[in-house]
Amino acid sequence: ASANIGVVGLAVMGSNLARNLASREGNTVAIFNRSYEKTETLVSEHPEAGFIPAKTYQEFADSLQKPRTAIIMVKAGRPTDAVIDALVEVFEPGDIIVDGGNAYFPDTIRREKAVRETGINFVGAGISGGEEGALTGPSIMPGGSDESWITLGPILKSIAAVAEGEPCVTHVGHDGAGHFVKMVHNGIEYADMQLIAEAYDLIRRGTGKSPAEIAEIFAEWNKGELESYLIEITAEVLRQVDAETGKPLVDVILDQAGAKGTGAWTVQTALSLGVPVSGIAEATFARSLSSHPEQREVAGSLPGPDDAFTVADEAAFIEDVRLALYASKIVAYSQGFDEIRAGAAEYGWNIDLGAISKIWRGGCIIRAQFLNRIADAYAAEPGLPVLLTAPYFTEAITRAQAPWRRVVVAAAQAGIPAPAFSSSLSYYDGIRADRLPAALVQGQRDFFGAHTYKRIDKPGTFHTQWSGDRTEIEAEDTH
Ligand code: NBP
Repeated sequence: ASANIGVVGLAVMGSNLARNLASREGNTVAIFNRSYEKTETLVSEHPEAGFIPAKTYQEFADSLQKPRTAIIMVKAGRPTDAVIDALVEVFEPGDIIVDGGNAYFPDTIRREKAVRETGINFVGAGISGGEEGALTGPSIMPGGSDESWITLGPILKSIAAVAEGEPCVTHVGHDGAGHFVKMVHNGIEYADMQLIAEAYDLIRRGTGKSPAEIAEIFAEWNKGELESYLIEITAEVLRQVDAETGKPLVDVILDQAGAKGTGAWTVQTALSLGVPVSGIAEATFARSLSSHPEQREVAGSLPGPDDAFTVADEAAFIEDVRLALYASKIVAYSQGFDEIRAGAAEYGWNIDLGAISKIWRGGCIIRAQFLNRIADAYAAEPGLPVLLTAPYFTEAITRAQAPWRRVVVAAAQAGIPAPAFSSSLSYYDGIRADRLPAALVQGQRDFFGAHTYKRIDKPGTFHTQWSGDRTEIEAEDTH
């Protein structure tokens, strides 16, 4: 046994992660793939890595030092279960199996429980940053036991991205906590991307600027408070010219956005936790809406506003859009962290929200300057109930709110869809409202279903006898 770490699954993510591991001081990497050709190819293409190839799971286990540590990078779902079952056969109590794939966190909770019964540790670790991140340094979100973190921590720290001198990995919490946080990361990513897309659409339709000109605007924005990987790559995409047609690439790409499911998981989970992640939900639905050409075709004849969309002061409008984007982005992150907070409470995870914002500063798709401000906010007040009430964000929204409203109004009047901008603004106005029409909803619920209500002026639960003499009685709390 001479390897301190192993990788199972050598498609693009696994090979890159294995190469990343091998490139770090002190690591010797054992590798295994179901079909051996991939293993052979990786060994022959990367002799510098000093991989120890295994043909069978038994050979793989024999090549690992104890406690054995192996990272699985295979297709999420059944393939992951198949590999776990195989590893459990050849591993021993105290060994560590890490699932680095994009597992749905309830699967991770189930797997952790089952594997723990054998005495083997199971760690679900979210790994963000795609192929490039896996090779050069991803952001890693591991769950699992404290015991496994002792062995795993130094290994993961050795391969993670580094942001401001700190590795982008932390022990998120037990069992499924890591995959939960990775899921929410992806949900925030959906919102961030949709917001940027709405900003581009509004500027283009409001000013008539070309994609290349708008690329310059994004490149400029990337020097300020919006600095982030997504803004940076947006400029790159907008600048790209299609070789075949000579048109901007963005005009040649079919306008139907795909999704692999993590955005939907984020929203489904938020619904069951009762957390309003409306920006993330709208971003997810915007992709769904785009992907129904048969509906868009028939709906294309529906009327829009009569007046053409014109912007009087282009520079002022662009600045308004920038601020609307910033404010909406703050809302999306605030909602995402709210979901993590609620998930932690529901599943009993002790998650340090500030530490999460720090490990997203490098290696992952939503990496951004802005995450430092989130870290500051949680450092100042770890129990902060609503992120956007932290002083820094309150100041930013105070600055942005009038432009934000102007942009949402302009979009509505021009007939330009801005679902993430407008739902974020509605969330903002809802969460800060003194009174909400929820009181009326409670009245309606009591009317048709005797669901009862509480009063603002005395304790207890009440019901109005709507079908009788409409007097109020004290009732049992039935919600
Ligand atoms: P894939 O998701 O395409 O999976 C291919 C790998 O799974 C191959 O090694 C394949 O072995 C193995 N595999 C399958 Br399929 N069924 C198996 C089974 N029953 N037993 C053993 N191995 C099996 O690979 P990927 O794109 O590298 O992604 C790996 C994981 O990382 C996924 O969970 C993915 O969601 C996650 N992830 C991907 C990205 C990305 O940018 N691609 C980013 C972040 C996370 P074979 O060679 O024998 O067919």
